[in-house]
Amino acid sequence: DPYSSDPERHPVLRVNNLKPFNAEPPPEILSDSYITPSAFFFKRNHLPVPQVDPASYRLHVEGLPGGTLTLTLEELKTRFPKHTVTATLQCAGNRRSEMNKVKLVKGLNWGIAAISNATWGGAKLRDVLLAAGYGPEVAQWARHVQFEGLDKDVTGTAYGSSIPINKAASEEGDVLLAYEMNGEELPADHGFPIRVVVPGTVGARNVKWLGRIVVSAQESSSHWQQNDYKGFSPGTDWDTVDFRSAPAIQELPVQSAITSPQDGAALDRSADSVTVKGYAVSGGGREVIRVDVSLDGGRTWQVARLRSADQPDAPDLPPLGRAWAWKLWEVTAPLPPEAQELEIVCKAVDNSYNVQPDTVSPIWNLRGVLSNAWHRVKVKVRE
Ligand code: MTE
Ligand code: MO
Repeated sequence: DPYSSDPERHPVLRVNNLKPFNAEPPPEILSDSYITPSAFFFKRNHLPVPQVDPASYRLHVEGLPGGTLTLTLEELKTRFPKHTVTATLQCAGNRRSEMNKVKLVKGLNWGIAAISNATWGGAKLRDVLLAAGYGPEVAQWARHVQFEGLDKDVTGTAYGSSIPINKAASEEGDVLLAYEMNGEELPADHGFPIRVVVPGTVGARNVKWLGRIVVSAQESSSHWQQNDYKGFSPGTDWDTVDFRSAPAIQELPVQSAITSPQDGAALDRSADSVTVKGYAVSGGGREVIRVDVSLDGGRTWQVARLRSADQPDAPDLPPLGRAWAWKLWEVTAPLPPEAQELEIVCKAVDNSYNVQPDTVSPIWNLRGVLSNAWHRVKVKVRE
C-alpha cells in the first residue's frame, strides 16, 4: 500500500477521500481563528505523501543560462533572506458540492471548507531565481516557471504545474519557497520540506514536496496544468470539451461563504437575534472591501463587519494589490418577527468591484471548479 506511510491526521477533519487523502475541516472551525491551525488546514493530495529525508533533499533549479542550480535545504534556509507571508489557499474545487446539486460534475465533493489561511515562512522564489541566473536576458524568452513535486504515481509521473514568470519573478508577487507553516516546520501533508506558496493563485499551483523548478517558454506539460483545473461553459460536456481551448486557472475570482450558522440549523426565537459568520477572499491580491448579508434570500441586505481590525494576526493594511489573506466577517441582526425559516445569503465585493454571481447554474462547468455563487444556508426558527 503506497499510502501506508501517510502521516496521521486530526479526527475532526471531514474526509472526502482516504487514498489519496483529501479532507476539509468543519466550517465553523474556519471562522474560529484568522490563522487556520495546520492540523485543521484542508488537505488536498493527488498521490501518496512522499517521505523526504531532509538531509539528502535537493532542490533543482533548471532552464537558466548558468546551468542547474542545486540547493540543499540548509542552503535554502541560510543563503536567502527569510520572508513570511500570510496567504489563503483555496482549492479550485472548493464548494463543488453546490455544482453537483445543479448537475453532476467530476471531482471530489468539497463543501465550503477547501480553503484555509496560514502564515508561511521561506525564501522568496525571486531571490532563488536571481541566484540561479535569472535576469533581463532570460526575461526576453522566459514565460513560465514550472514546478514538480516529489510525489509520483505508479508510472513515475510527478505532480506538477506552472505559473507565469511575471508572478514568479516579481518583488510584489510574494511567491515563497516555504519551509515553515504557522511558525513551525512544514507538516508532511503540506509539503515537507519545501512547498511553493503562490499568494492569490489557485491551490493547484502551490506545489508541495517541491523537487524541481524549471524556467521555460512553455507552461508545465503536466496533466494538472493542461487537462484539469480549467473553466468551461455550462454548455460544454465531456464529449465536446477541448482542454486546449481554455487557459489554466491562476488567479481565483471573488469568493465568500457562511461558516455559521450551518444549513439546516435551528435558531431559537427567544434569542431575538442571529449572528452570521463567514470568510471572504479574492484572487490576484485584490482586497475584499465589503460583504453583504441577507436573511431573506437576497431581498434585503446589510453590510457585515470585516473582522480584520480585531484579529491580532492579521497583517497591517496590505499594500494595494497584495491582499493575499482572507477576511473573516460577521454580522448580528434581529430575527425577522414572523419568519419560521430564514434563507441566509452572503456575497463579497473586491476592490475591482468584482462580485459573485447570484446562482450556480450560469457558472456550472463539467469539472465543478470556480464555484463562487452567493452562498445560501436555510435555517429554521424555533418558537
Ligand atoms: N502539490 C503536490 N506535489 N501534489 C499535490 O497533490 N495538490 C495541489 C496543491 N499542491 C498537490 C500539490 C492542490 S490541487 C491543492 S488545492 C493544494 O496543493 C492543497 O494544499 P494543502 O493540502 O496544503 O491544503
Ligand atoms: Mo486543488
